[in-house]
This record gives sequence, structure tokens and C-alpha cells, in this order.
Amino acid sequence: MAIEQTFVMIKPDAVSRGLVGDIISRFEKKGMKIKAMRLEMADPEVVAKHYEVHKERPFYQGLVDFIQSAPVVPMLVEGENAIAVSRALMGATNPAEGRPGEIRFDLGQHIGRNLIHGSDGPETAAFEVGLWFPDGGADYKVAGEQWLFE
Ligand code: DAT
Ligand code: MG
Repeated sequence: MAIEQTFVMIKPDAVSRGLVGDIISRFEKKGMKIKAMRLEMADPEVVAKHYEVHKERPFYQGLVDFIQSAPVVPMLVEGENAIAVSRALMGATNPAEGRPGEIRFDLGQHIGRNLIHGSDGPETAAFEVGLWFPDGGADYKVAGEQWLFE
């Protein structure tokens, strides 16, 4: 059993298409705790640091412009195996390569409009949580925290 924190961000295409509720609902129903969440136009400096790893990729500028094109919903998510669980809920980077039940397969249009970001490992999660939520999130208990009953 490993309680983890991870960073999840609902991207501008999902906000614009009215899919925030559907996406958050999937995390809640899985038992993930939303420790912090905002709706905001992303800070360009934060976005630059967040996507620095992709700086040399051909899609980088389009990605950064897209992320700043409309509000995002950054979330600090906590739960058992939260990093892998979040990645599984999201699905494949390319929606066309995913499977039914995954957010990106069910709702995503193409790889450049794939609705959601989630940290891909423990080091990335620690970096991204610190970048987007330097103050951490609220400490509270929710009904359905499976790990309370183990
Ligand atoms: P993921 O978001 O699944 O972790 P990633 O870290 O490889 O995927 O890439 C970050 C984002 O960049 C991804 O969600 C969408 C965009 N992206 C990746 N590959 C792309 C490509 N070939 N064309 C356009 N956008 C791409
Ligand atoms: Mg990634």
C-alpha cells in the first residue's frame, strides 16, 4: 500500500468543451482525494518549467500555446498508487491508441487535444506538485478513502 500525491491538470480543450465535471468525477469515483484545485489561466513561467522536458520536441511551442489558450484546472491528487491510477484513468497519450474507459479514449480528439495531464512517475510528481502547489493542499478525510479500512 502506497499513498502517493500526484499532479493532474485538466487542459483547455476539456475546460472549453465542458468536460471538467466528467473528468473530476472519474477521479472521485475511483477514490482519489482532490487535495487542492484551481481554475485559472496558467502562469506562463510555470508552464515553461512544467514542459521544459519537451523543449526540443517539434510540438513544444504548439503545446505551450495550447495550454495557455483557455483556463486549466490544476489538481493535487492523493490516494493509493495515485500516480499510476491517474495515468490509468487518463489512458494513452494518443487517444486513438487507448481503450474504452480511459478519459483520453472516451473523450479526447487527438494527441494534441488529449484533455488531461498527469505526472508520469514519483520524481515528476514531486516536481510538478511543488511547482503548481507550493503551499500543498487541504488536509481532510473523505468518505471512501479505501486505505483507512485496510
Ligand atoms: P503524456 O501527456 O501522456 O505524459 P508526453 O509527456 O509524452 O505524454 O507529452 C506531453 C504532451 O505533449 C502530451 O500530452 C500531448 C503532447 N504531445 C506529445 N506527443 C505529441 C505529438 N507527437 N504531437 C503533438 N502533441 C504531442
Ligand atoms: Mg508526460
